[in-house]
Amino acid sequence: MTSEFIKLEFDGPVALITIDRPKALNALNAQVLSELDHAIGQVAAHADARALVITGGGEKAFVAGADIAEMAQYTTAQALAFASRGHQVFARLESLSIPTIAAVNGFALGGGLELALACDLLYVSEKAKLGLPEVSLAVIPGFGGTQRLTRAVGKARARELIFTGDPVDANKAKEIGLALEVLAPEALLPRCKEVAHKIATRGPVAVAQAKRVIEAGADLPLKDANELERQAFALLFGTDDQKEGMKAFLEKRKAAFKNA
Ligand code: DAK
Repeated sequence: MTSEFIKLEFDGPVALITIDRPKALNALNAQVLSELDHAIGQVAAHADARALVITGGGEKAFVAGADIAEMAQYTTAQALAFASRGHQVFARLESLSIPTIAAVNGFALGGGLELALACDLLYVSEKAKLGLPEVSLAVIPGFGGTQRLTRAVGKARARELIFTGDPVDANKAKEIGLALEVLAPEALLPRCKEVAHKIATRGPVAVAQAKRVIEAGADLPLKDANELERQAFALLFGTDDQKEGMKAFLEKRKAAFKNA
């Protein structure tokens, strides 16, 4: 499959997806979603990938939303199909075993913020503006925004952002716990890659288990969530990497993990 709007590159163990449709501020139409889905599949199939960074092409936007021009004439049935497609692609992204990092370099509105929220870590440039402005178009978020934003920042903040449709700037995004760090535009991607490369040095099975347990546990009662952790912790002692990690520590050398 040739991709017109999605670039996928690998720098050793770190994958970088760039959504590159700057003329429409990287808006997600059906083609972009399909190409993104394909790229996520390629990352999933890449045995040596240890972290994925996602960013937007051009100077202005991460992703300015689902494509309004494409959605404008949708019937209810078409809207349902489009929402299903978005949910499916973002769920696939979320189900990657490796950590994912959103490098939010500008506007992350509507489907763009929903994409960033489907990533594990979210860093923003000083220029970023993040919001769910769908009610201004007389619709609601359709790719998981009502749920993932609420889980990320709590009900009250999510209601404020979704009911007003007003975006927040980078500093506010950090203040409300949506973004981890605010960076100068030129420092954003290097910082995200640095985090990704650091993760890539850690025990890959352990990182994947940590991601799985955090994600699965978040929707469970604490007792059940803690049980997931207990089981995963024990299982890791059956891996070669656990033996290597602890042996390397005791021998005061760097561990050489095999993802096994
Ligand atoms: N869709 C399509 N084109 C877009 C776009 C978008 N979301 N955002 C920007 N563009 C296009 C503009 O139309 C313009 O195209 P040309 O006129 O040059 O051909 C080009 O990108 C540059 O944009 P501007 O000229 O407007 O640039 P400015 O710097 O003046 O303004 C802006 C930047 C980000 C403030 C502005 O473009 C803007 O407000 N954009 C729309 C942001 C927005 O409302 N995003 C949320 C989209 S709604 C659902 C499924 C999904 C969703 C909901 C329901 N179901 C199926 C139920 C999700 C909805 C959304 O994401």
